[in-house]
Amino acid sequence: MTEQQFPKNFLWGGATAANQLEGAYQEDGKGLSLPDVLPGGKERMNIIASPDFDFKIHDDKYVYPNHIGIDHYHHFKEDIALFAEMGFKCYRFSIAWSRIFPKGDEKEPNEAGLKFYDEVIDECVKHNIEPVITISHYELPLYLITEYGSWTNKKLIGFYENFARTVLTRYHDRVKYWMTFNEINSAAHFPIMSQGLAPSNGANDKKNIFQSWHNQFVASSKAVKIAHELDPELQIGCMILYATTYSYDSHPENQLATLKANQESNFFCADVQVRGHYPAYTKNLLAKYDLKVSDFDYTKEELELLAKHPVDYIGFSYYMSTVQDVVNERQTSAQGNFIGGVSNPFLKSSEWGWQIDPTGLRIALDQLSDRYEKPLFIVENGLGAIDQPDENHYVKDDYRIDYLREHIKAVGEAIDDGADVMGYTPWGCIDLVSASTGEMSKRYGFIYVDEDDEGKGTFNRYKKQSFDWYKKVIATNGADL
Ligand code: BGP
Repeated sequence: MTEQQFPKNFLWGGATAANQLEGAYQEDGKGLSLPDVLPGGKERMNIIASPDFDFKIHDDKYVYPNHIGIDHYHHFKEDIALFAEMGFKCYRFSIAWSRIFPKGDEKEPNEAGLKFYDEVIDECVKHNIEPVITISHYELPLYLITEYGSWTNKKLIGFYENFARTVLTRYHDRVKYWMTFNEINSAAHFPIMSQGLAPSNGANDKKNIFQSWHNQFVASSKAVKIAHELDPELQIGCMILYATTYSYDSHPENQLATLKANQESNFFCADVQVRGHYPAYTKNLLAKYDLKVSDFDYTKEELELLAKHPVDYIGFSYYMSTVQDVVNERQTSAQGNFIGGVSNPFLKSSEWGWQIDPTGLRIALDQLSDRYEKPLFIVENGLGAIDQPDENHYVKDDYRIDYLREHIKAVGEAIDDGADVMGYTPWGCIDLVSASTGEMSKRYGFIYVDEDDEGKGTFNRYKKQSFDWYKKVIATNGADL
């Protein structure tokens, strides 16, 4: 037992995203969304990167795991009951935009979609679980991409505003914690997920990425404004992908490159969303891509909106750290995650090459805390692994427990360092479809779902070894790891 480090109301829980677990992709009026046209399997990212990628379902050709997810749409009561059994204080999930507005540009919402999330939220409340909602997690309605050109088009600001207003108004009496966009900064690495941009529709032009970000920042500020008008007590955060970034050595050029990489990959979006204005380094960051501020479509009113409605807290995902070595121009990439960097000789990696670094999480928390002096919420962390169930479907995932234990220790140490940490929601608390591979076999859960990469199986749920371990962690508020 360690000394009590975690605050009394610490939000222990787990995290998921609609498109990776709900399935039922055409039920109750849901429209097609971006992940519905992303095939699964090893070739997923190559297919998306191809110049011919056409944002369509090719019926006879590929498996589309997101169509089925883990069929949470029909199992959510059972799943939330299992979360409650682990003692979850909160549950982070997202709302599928295309369930509420099937094409994205309608004026009136789809009542059946709204009703589904009413039921999910009520189920959480019934079990004393605080819902934490990501308004948009990697799933634009497809129509907004094919008809409007996605986030480069300023019309999306209004469509998102309508969506955000609809769900905030409907659920704010039962949901206090919100986030506007999942991993908004991830467009630096994979614009397809967060901005609906593939090489075939403009992802290779950095101007599109920055214009999309600006439009998303404005949309995010509008959501913050709406939330606080509905109830000043609502907590609405940004959500960034954070990969702690080290310099390979003490060479000043590597140190400088590390600082610049941090600005670009970790801080740029949060700087705008938290501080309410573009950081001073924006000019030089744009110049790196031969761009100027005057290349962009923005207004004085939009900048005022950003300044007036910054986020309340910083939600972030943390899986790994990276290393910069520009002096030797070394670049290797963690498989399936597209975050460049060099192998760190002091760290082990997951089966997908993600470098496991609990101390990096403490550093992330300290850096974010020093920079922003705002509450922090670790809304994703975990180990993707290929689990081997025994004949009783039991998975002895001591490797996952080791990963989580070390990261939770690091959170406790960061709290001792002075970071204000609201909660911790490990990713994929129940096995679900992987975002990068589109497969089931990369699993994160405390709960095993009997389903293979082709979407076949009984869909039965089984508790893994980590289920009882995490239950104990929550019951002791992080004291017994
Ligand atoms: C984050 C995403 C999640 C999730 C996670 C794990 O980037 O926000 O949606 O999928 O990564 O990634 P993967 O599923 O590729 O292992």
